[in-house]
Amino acid sequence: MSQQGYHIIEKCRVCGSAGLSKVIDLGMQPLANAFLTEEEIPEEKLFPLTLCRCRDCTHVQLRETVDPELMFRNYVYVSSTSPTFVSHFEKFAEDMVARLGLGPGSLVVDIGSNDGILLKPFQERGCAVMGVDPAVQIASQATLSGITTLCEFFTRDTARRIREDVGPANLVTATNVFAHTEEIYPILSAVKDLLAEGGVFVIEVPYVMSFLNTGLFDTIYHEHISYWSARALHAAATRAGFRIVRVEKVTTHGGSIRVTFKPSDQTDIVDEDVARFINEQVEDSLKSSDIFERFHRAVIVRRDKIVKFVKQERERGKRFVGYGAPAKGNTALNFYGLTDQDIEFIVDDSSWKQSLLTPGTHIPVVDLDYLLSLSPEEHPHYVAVLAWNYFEEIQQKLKEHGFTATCITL
Ligand code: DWN
Ligand code: ZN
Repeated sequence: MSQQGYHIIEKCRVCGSAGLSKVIDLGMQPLANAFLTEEEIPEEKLFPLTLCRCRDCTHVQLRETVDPELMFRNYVYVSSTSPTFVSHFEKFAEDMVARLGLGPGSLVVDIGSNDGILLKPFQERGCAVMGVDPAVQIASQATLSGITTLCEFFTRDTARRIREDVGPANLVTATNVFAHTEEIYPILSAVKDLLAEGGVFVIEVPYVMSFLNTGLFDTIYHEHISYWSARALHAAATRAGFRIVRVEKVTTHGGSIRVTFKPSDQTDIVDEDVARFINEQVEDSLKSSDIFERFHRAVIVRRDKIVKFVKQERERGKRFVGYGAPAKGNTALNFYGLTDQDIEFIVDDSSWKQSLLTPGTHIPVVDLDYLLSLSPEEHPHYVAVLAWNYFEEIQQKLKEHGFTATCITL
């Protein structure tokens, strides 16, 4: 990694082609989870943020790779803050246990295990579990709560040690983390080293077609290096000696896919599921520039519309606050150039973010009690639900507390 803390790729991370084209340039942006204190503002770092696509294998990816040590060691995103996400992994564990016949005697290893949100329900069903996550404080808290977590990036060495110390894994998972790494092939090799005979690797990643078709540009930030299609995953799997044996759509993060891999020497399954998925989900459109040009236009139109609306309403004396301070909210706020002059504060229920300022835009993050302590005259007119993936539950929560402000998305 260069001294600047990032490097720019010249070749596609999946197929190695030099045929990369720019999709959209979001300018200089801070790291989306780098919430900070007032004192830290002078030292705040910005990095270029550019989405590009491979004209050969169609893989959509960032042009820049920021040093993962800068992004993931002092991490503030704790998965279990959102009850819907907790239920999602309860159901995930239930399905996997039934499908793979897991239970006492089985080992489940989760890469990017965060606070143990995925492993906890497997542990409750009798499986041995092991988390791997580089976030220092979150990993130690997970271990204290009973989910043993190795605080490191997942490598072949990690896989070797787990295999020697605990045994081979029947299930290796990586949910919302396979998009976060440049080390696609080293990770696939390490997973292969770790899997028991008959074991599977299951990932969940935001689905590029949902992302492009719904214009979810705020999910572009430095942590998200890849924007996966079934087609690109298939190319990577084949090159790494895996087969994709199943692809399913899941609703998390605006539309994701759950993909099951098996080492290719352990399955005869021809990837029919993948072929069907690629065709049914119209991934062919990734081969031409049209869909990317449409996406670019939609993002610019949306930015201009939102900024105009907020400025006009502010001039009329209307007050805006935010609810949820997700990483993606910071892409939108920075790209729109909205600051604490526009959005007075943002409520977030995670104590890891409260009392800090949003990266780049420096809007204070507060707890719900702060909002509740406002007098009726101070109530906001609009609540920007930056965590739009939890729009209904946040709207409901506000309603239960007697807030009549209009909930909007940015
Ligand atoms: O891929 C990633 C996903 C899994 O999580 C990471 N790169 C980072 C992170 O993305 P995000 O920050 O966009 O995730 P969420 O889950 O959409 O963040 C929601 C935020 O809203 C959290 O800070 C928690 C907060 N929240 C809240 O304060 N009250 C959420 C709910 C539902 C609530 O009731
Ligand atoms: Zn490529």
